[in-house]
Amino acid sequence: MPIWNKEIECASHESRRKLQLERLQKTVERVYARVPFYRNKLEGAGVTPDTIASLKDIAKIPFTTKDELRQTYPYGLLACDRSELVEIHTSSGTTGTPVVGAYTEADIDMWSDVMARTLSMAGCTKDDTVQNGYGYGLFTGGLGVHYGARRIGANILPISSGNTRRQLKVMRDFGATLLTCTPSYSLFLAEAAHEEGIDFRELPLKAGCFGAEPWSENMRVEIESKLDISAHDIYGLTELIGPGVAAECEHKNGQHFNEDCFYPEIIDPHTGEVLPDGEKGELVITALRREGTPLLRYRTRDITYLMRDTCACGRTSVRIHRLLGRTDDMMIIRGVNCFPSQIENVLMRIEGTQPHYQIVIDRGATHLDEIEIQVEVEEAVFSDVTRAMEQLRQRIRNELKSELGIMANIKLVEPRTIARSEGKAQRIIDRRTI
Ligand code: DLL
Repeated sequence: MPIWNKEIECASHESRRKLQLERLQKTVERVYARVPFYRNKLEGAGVTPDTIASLKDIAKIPFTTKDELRQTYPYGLLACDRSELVEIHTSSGTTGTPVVGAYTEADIDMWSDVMARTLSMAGCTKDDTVQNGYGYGLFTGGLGVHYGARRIGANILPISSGNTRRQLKVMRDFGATLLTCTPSYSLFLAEAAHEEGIDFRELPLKAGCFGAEPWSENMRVEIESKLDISAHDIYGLTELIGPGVAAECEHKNGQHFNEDCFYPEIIDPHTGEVLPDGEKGELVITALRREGTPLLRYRTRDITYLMRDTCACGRTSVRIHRLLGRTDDMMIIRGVNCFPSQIENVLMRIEGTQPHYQIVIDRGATHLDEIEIQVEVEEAVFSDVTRAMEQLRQRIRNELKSELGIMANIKLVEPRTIARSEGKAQRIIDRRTI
């Protein structure tokens, strides 16, 4: 597989650390001088740009939280002149005030480079045709992939999200070789293709870059077999840049973190203590090369751990494990903690289930948490005798109980009854009122 930026991606640890320190110092200087919010925050913690003499000193910088991003909406974290901006992206704002990423020309240049690295990890070269099914617009997915593919010189089909029939027609007519969209949408495409009698084995599609929402290892197995491709996990968030923070190479053993641009730490979400490599916790990221909206020690709420062993691909960067959940999507069901991704893993390995499910949490008449998992089952199972359905229901219930310790009501539903999403799938419906 091609390595896009060998000098950076395969750099020695020593030279990378040197680069990180220089860039960290520059970023702290920048926000101290230009962003009153950060100057106050740093001064409050007794930090000035001179404090940062080694990478270890990053621990002296206070965390930045999502709430602070919301309080400073829309331009409060800008570290450049408004006239230097060339683009703005925001999150959808469905859970509150949107968060903002503002980009200068240099930011877009860096984004194009990290996205070229990302797509190259899935085998993309200038000879490929990229069907970009991420939404174009204020969402970062569409344009992020677009810039990376442009940098590589690949041929782009900027179809954006949705319009499933047209996606399939375009894919077939123009011979797409690489697909980018959310993992849940790729399965929706597979389902629609099946209905139209399209066989993926007869198409030139060979790989896909999927992210923007949680998905499990078992879901990868489904995607790879249904679309007959190699499926790669890609990670990023609007606040830092969008996609391009980390991505999987052909070995698919954690995502290579673009450490020269983003500095990762893992903390205990309760105490804020920095955890050693290999320990699970909340990912905290410091932007090292941003000009528009550089964030210091941003608490992502995403849970993962760092993997520093060497990867056979030759890249030397630290990797993050596939995301394990978010600190804010952990469900506490009658006192038992569990993440939707753990439920997905159990569901997907049981034969007869489909990768379409929804988790409904409610409080019954007894005021105790009740969890219902609605999961689609294969056509054949659904039309089968009731006994087989009952057995499947029991099996799911037992495995969830023994593996996760939760007692769930299982509702098996017919194929195509759970709403499909063109972007991020909504897996949890929490009807509890406190
Ligand atoms: O989802 C950026 C993106 C676009 C990433 C396209 C990958 C591909 P936001 O809308 O700001 O940005 O959402 C960021 O989505 O904090 C994670 O919780 C989640 N997320 C992103 N990638 C993954 C992934 C884009 N590979 C939030 N696995 C992040 C699990 C992911 N969750």
